[in-house]
Amino acid sequence: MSFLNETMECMPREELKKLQSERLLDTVRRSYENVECFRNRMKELGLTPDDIHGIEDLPKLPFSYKKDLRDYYPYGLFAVPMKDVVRVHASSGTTGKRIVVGYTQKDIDMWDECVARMLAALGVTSGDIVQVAFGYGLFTGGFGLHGGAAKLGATVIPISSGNTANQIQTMVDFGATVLCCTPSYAMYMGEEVERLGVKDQLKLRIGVFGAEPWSENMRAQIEEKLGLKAYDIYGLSEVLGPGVSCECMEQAGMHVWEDHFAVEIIDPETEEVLPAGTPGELVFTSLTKEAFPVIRYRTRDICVLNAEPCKCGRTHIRMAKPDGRTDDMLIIRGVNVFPSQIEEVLLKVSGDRITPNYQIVVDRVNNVDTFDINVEMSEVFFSDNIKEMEKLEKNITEQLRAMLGISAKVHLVNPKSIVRSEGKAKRVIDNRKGKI
Ligand code: DLL
Repeated sequence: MSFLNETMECMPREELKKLQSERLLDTVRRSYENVECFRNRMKELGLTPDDIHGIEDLPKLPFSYKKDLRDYYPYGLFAVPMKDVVRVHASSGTTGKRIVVGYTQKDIDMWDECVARMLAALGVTSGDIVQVAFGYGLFTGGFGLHGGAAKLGATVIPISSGNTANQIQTMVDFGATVLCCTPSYAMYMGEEVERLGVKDQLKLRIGVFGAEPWSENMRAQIEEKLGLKAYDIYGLSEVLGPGVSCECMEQAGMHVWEDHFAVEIIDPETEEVLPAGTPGELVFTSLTKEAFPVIRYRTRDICVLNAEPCKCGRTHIRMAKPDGRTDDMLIIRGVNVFPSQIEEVLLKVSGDRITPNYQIVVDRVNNVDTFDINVEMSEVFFSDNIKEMEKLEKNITEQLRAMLGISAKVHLVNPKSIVRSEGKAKRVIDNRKGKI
């Protein structure tokens, strides 16, 4: 196992709790003094920073929400004057208006350290050549991975996402050993590498993928197509960007860097804190951020925590792959549907007959929801054999009905006909707006 900061990453839990307590008190005090929204919420609960004595008091604190970022757009939640903010990033909000987050230089240093720690945990070293194919710009992926890889002393290729043919040529010519991007884009690049027949010219050994849900089957396919070991990393703009949590080489969940982020799981309905091992909504509190501290931020990601010790020796708690979001849940004909459930069925049923590319199309006709799923056939399976195709369509339809409790129209579509993404894949097209 390789560590960037073994003292922190393997700190005994009692010490970690003490450190979290000190840092939480400081965060609460700074937020109370400088962030009107937080101060008002504390007052509504009859609380002042003096009522918070340590990390065990976390559940007393008020929650914060994505909506707050819209209501206080763009800088109203910052806890430092703008002269101390050295960078802003933004991500899409649920209703179109961007949400904006800010960083002081100290925040950027902490971010770099968290990402460098993460890369070291995956076996990346200063000898690696890291191709950062996450988008640069307001999205946190590009700059986040860039800062961490540079901090580790690796050589960074800051290519950003897109221009895939050039991307692959660069990977070959510059001898990239590490690739960082979304899993969808890694999959797309894998297909292109296959098409160009250049796999044996690649030097890739480690893939650092995240920013969207992906399955174990997708991981296996990416590993095969690109000839690397693929790791999952998690983060969100509001809390930091990439670098909040990541797998270690054990690949048994993602360690949350708890010296910087306190994590809870709550019941999204009752808001009650749930014990490790019980699925619920992930909630984060930043413990060291200056410009944009977040307190009990409701991520809407559904997840499970694992408090068991990890074989790698790190003491920081692990989170499972997020299993959908409370807000990307579709309600189709009154039934709750998660895209991840559909993906699960597709992977189970298909073998090598379909690719991981699919699209869910929901509409409303005569007050009834329509539910279509376009599933892309693999080149191996694609043929004139209509009977075989119909059989597969029927099989998928039946399995989906058993899993979801409603039926969907499944359409097998030609290889490579679903538009590829250079960022996050758009899996759901919901045309019902204004019709419900
Ligand atoms: O996606 C930050 C990031 C960049 C993470 C690069 C990893 C790598 P946002 O655009 O704000 O930030 O989106 C955050 O993406 O709440 C999750 O729903 C989802 N997400 C992020 N990582 C994963 C993952 C970045 N590994 C939202 N698995 C989060 C599943 C993920 N979902």
